[in-house]
Amino acid sequence: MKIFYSVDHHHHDPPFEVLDGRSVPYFETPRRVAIILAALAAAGFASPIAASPATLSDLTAVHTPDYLDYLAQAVARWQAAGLSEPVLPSAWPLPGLRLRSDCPQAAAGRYTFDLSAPIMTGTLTAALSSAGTALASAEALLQGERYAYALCRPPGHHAAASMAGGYCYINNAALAADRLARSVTGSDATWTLRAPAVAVLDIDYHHGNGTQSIFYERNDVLTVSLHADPSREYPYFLGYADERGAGAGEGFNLNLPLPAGVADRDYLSALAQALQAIADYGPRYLIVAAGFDTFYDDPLGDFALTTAAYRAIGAAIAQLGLPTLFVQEGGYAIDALGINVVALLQGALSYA
Ligand code: SP5
Ligand code: ZN
Repeated sequence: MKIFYSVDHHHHDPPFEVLDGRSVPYFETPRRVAIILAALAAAGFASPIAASPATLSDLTAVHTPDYLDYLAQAVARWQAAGLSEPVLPSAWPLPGLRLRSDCPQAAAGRYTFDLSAPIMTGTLTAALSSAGTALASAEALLQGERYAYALCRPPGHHAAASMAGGYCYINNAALAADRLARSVTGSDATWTLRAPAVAVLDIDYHHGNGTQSIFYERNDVLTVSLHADPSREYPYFLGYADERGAGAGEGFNLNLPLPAGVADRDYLSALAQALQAIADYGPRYLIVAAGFDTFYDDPLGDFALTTAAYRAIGAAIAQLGLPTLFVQEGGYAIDALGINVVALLQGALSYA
């Protein structure tokens, strides 16, 4: 298994976020990467490869030029207005208001949907490194690797084409999915539009709203997400079971919202349902948006998975027999994060 990591991730280290009306220390911290790297080394995995950063033009595959321009300019424009970092919105253009981005504070509300995606001086550098990690890992699959793991930080699955949120700025998994899908649809004359080229399976505790929305009208990428029911949990405004895709993408999105307290057995049975759906569609590649905030001890989640569950999840995923890219998303029970990542990857490798 080839492992790539975001060598520049530590440039992004926000001091706080606002959760449920309280300012708290930022959960998505650089320590997460250190813990995962240490656990991978202790478990004997090959040395992680420092991927080259993505360029802004790589990112236009899944993000809009105006959003990328915002990310690139946000800190400078904020400071030019006499404000100090982080860039964080204090007002949003909800329906009935006008969608403006002509002053720095309006732009922050226009392009950010919550108070968990502050932009700092080093955020763009880190996000480009994270995106480059996903792209390098996708290349490894194209070169014939059966498995790759992209240790991306910041994570990506809440980032939509024109929107940051939930610790996410650039949608790493979507970028990799788009790259792999184009390799199939662009070069293979037998691709018939009946089977999606790529499936994205999102096992983060939170719904992958960004990934869903990026591919919602596309039939070359099937998106499947297992997550806490948005009727009680973030991101609240997307992730319901009746969202099935639209236009050409109708039938190419599957959401499996789950109740509070889900433990290993029930989770694995929902996963089996998701994997059967993926097998029925017959994609050529699989991307797993791998979050570990489903762990029983996670401070943000209310699921009850144990470390053993991640091993079983890895093995179940491997049974699809597809070239598979694991992309790091959430996971905030930091002491257990490394062993949980190792369990997932070893679970995949254990399936002969
Ligand atoms: C990548 C990722 O996992 N992003 C998650 C962002 C979640 N942010 C908001 C969570 C809403 C918080 N409610 C937590 C209650 C904890 N007791
Ligand atoms: Zn999450």
